[in-house]
Amino acid sequence: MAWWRDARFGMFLHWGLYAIPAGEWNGNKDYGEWIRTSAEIPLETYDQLQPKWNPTDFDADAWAEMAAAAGMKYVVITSKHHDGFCLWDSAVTDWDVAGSPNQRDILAELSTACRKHGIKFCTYHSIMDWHHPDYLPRRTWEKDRSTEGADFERFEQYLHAQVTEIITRYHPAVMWFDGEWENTWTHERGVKLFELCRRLAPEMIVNNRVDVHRQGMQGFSGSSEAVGDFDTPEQEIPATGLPGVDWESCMTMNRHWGWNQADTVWKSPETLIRNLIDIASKGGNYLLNVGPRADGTFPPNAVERLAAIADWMKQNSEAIHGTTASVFDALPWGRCTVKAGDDFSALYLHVFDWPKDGQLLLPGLGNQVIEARTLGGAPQAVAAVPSQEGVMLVVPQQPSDPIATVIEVRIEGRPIVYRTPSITAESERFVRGLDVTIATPAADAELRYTSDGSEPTAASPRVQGPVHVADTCTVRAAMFHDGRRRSEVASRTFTRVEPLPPVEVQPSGDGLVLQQAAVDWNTIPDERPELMTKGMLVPQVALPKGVGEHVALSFSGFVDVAASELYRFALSSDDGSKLWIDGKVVVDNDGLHGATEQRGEVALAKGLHQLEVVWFNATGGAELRLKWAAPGQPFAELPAAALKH
Ligand code: H79
Repeated sequence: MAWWRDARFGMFLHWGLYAIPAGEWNGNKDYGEWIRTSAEIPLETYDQLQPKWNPTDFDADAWAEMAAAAGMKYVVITSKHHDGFCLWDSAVTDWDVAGSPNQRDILAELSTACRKHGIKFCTYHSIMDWHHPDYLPRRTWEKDRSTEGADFERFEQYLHAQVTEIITRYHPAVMWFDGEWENTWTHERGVKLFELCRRLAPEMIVNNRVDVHRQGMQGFSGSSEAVGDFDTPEQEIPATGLPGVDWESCMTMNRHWGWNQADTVWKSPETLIRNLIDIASKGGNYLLNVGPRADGTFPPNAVERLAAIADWMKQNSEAIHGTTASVFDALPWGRCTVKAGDDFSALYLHVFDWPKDGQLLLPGLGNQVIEARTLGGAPQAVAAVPSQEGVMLVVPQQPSDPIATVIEVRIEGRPIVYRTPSITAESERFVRGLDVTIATPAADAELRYTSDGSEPTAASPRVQGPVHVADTCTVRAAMFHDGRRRSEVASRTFTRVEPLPPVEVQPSGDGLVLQQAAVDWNTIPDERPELMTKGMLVPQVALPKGVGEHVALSFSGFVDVAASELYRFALSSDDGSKLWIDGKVVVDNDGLHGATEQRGEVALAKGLHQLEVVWFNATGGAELRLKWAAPGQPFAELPAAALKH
């Protein structure tokens, strides 16, 4: 992933037969690369576009040159989009450029040009295929295309054959799959395709859409079984990056991926450049799309914008390429990218809103500043003044670039940013003892703490793992450096509580008593009408099958706890529910609502405790789940063996 992480910026190219209608069909002008499906164009009609494919002005060198000038380090072109048309001479189909009068092999020409200009050549390949007879499912409106004889396994072989051709002939550095969301594509098929890629080209990067775990347009997979090397937000930039997760936001310059002649809504160069900076500051890559025209040229609006980006990058590319995510929380005036090293580091401050008072605060920055200056043109010196809040930069009166002026701040060592530490624990209360975690995002920070309520000093003990507390106390913590406190003091009190004594009863057996009543509740009344008096025994708190609407249930009995501890309970329900232990409300999840979870806790001494759960459903969905957790344990269902009546 090293080259990919350094790159930060690439060009997406959506090109194919759909460039010929240029977004217009039967008077509607809002189509793009989805035109065949969105305009419901029958296959035979769409096939008529192939003889019209004639990009006489296609100049791969010119494309690669524009990408390189804009500071893009890789190009991802649609070898095949959802319409199935292939931009290379494929041995396994004639639905390709070789079957058109023009015949030029687009992937061959572009891959050669990219190499010449020092750009990584990459391919986008759609799994979904609206043309191949074996691909399933059909579009819902395709009444005339029979599925008889269609064999998805055979389509999978076709897909594997094409991916093999692309890899062995054009050696893409990234294989960017898409169209993975229809029900014929499975995790198992994704793993097979991913393994094919790894086998043929171990160094090739594969995106997460090879597999089926992508979560909507946010594009992150998040599942531990998901294969793929990076996540793919589409048309959006995540609010923050995720440490240790590689991701790339792909976005259009206008409102379409494929060429649309009528689209006048183009993002400004300012927006595009600031998007690039924003994404880099969060540790991601920006894949910016161009939809070339049918004649093989870029739309003038795209050319203009690439030129504006090239102008900015000529001055500032070192603040993008090879950088990692910001070390600060959100900065009110702009963004930060970083090149960290053991001896010294560079912070690149991308200033969007130039300060009227000439002052920019780097909050909590603890390093010695070696030098600060503006990037590009004639560099201007910037003064750096250490202060209680961090480092204050005193900048020139005017920005040198209205879109983003970059200030490079060279510091000694790796970045140290002081923030108020966080003090967390499972609960603020405990019976026997509690592990308290004190942390900051800075890994090698000097964190010191006290647990007797006093102010932490440079002589207080350092945090080395969880702090165990055994009695009521206040934990305070702060960051230190060179004998001085550098952050605010965080403070939290943890209280030892007496557990409720067990009830003196002799239970008559395992299980809880379930009672039911037909009621019309919006909420659980304090004075509950008598529930159906004759109850039945059930092993656990769970809804009976087909429980229905306008109904309430009560589960009552005892819970047998094995040790005196603080127990946490999680009660989820649709609609409302409540949990009482020894007559006290422990979880209140009452009210008319969909499935929601509420939590509560109670200290219980070893032995039996009275338990009651009341639940009701007005109308619609019905759900009820009760879980608990002892200290240091995950939430789990209450075991049947612990429930008595
Ligand atoms: O090639 C461009 C688009 O044509 C293609 N991806 C970009 C890079 C694209 N195809 N479809 N879409 C974008 C939008 C599809 C959205 C959905 Fe879903 C598919 C909504 C539900 C299924 C995928 C799975 C996104 C959310 C869940």
